Amino acid sequence: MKLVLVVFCLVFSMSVLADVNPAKVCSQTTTVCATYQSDVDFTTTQEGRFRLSLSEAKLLKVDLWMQMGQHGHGSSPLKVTPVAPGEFDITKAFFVMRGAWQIRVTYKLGSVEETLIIPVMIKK
Ligand SMILES: [Cu+2]
Repeated sequence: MKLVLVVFCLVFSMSVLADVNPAKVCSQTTTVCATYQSDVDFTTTQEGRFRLSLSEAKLLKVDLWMQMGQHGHGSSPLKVTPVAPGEFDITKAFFVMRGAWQIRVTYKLGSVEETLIIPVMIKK
């Protein structure tokens, strides 16, 4: 019984952590998923760095976007460094203001081209 509780707590705490890092978004139309993972929380004052994983598709583009009312603004270009098949180190990611940002990951799989949007909340 104790062990069950410990395992439950462990799984629960991991799922809470997973709420922040990493974040995963999967396509509704293909089997492709994009995940990002970062050691530290993104802030407005530091260069954001993260690892992007993209399953089985070709990465066409990754950028940052913030939608503000009718308008939006972004941060680009990001520096994309392939480190393994489907794995990329992303640097020069500048989240210049607090609020709801998007990491937009555009991929191509066969004839399908799609942009997956990973929401990121910048708190400070
Ligand atoms: Cu803004």
